[in-house]
Amino acid sequence: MESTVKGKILKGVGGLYTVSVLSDTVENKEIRCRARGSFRHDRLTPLAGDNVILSYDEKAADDDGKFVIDEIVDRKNALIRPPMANLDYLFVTMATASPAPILSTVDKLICIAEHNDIEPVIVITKCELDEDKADELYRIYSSCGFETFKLSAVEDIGISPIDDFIKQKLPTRTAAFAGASGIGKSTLLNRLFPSLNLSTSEISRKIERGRHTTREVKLFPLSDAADCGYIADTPGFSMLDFKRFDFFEKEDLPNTMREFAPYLSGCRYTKCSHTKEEGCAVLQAVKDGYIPKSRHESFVELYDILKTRKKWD
Ligand SMILES: Nc1nc2c(ncn2[C@@H]2O[C@H](COP(=O)(O)OP(=O)(O)OP(=O)(O)O)[C@@H](O)[C@H]2O)c(=O)[nH]1
Ligand SMILES: [Mg+2]
Ligand SMILES: [Zn+2]
Repeated sequence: MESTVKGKILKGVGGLYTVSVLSDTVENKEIRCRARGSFRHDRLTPLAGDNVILSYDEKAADDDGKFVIDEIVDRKNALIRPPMANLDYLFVTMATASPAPILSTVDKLICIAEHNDIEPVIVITKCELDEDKADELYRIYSSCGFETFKLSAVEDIGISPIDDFIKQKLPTRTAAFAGASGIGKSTLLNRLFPSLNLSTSEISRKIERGRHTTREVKLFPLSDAADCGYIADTPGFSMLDFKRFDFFEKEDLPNTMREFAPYLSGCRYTKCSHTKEEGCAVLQAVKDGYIPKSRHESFVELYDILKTRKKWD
């Protein structure tokens, strides 16, 4: 047997990883293993989505499998929430209602994806609960240039366009669904991939108990083929944990709003913050209806958060 094999981390909980092995010589394609202690010294936590090199470890306990993660191959990117590496697509998901969308959190996720060179794809779920809202959200995000889907997994509306998108774009790529708790991420994944059988549940029960239905990031291979493409379900976040994670400097923010791009060089002042200045081309574009109002509101809210944070650093 080879002494090292390549793999991709599908899931990691409590230091125990599930790894998809990309080698014909290992019988079990999904194995469980631990990471070498040296990662802890480097403060490097292996993440779902990491490509890794495993080595066979004779001394490893049988329960943990006989392999150990030796090396993390260079990452394309890594996110704090969802905690994942090497994402190509982020399905930024929101519901029309139950729970109602909070666009500043949706837009924050989009900005984080853009900043990390991850293509955001917008998914509007529960469209049958509020069709007007679904249309409004669809208009906002498609007008910014995002691939946007509105659908209902329960009523079976709008499933084939996203199904086709996944079949076309996902092979050899890695993607994750992210968004607030209770918007139907796991329900949609079950509808798209019935064999996953993910657990789902009512939002009211979750709020009472203060917990989410999906508790861990889990990446699913789209087929048995090597490098087939992977898609992840992730735990939804509440407003509280959403506020807690940082992202980048305020100067980087304008470039993460893709529909601002044509206007950024047209402002009167070179140091324009695009929040309130006279002669701001971005504000003018909002006024003229070229930039959705809600996107600019999110921009101002995120800008203020980033500005205040700097004072404390
Ligand atoms: N009316 C309606 N309800 C839906 C739809 N999709 C999902 N739901 C319901 O929404 C609730 C939450 O769905 P989940 O799939 O568990 O939500 P989630 O986003 O995975 O939540 P977390 O795992 O906590 O992040 C369930 O009761 C689903 O039946 C939909 O299209 N329409
Ligand atoms: Mg879920
Ligand atoms: Zn400006």
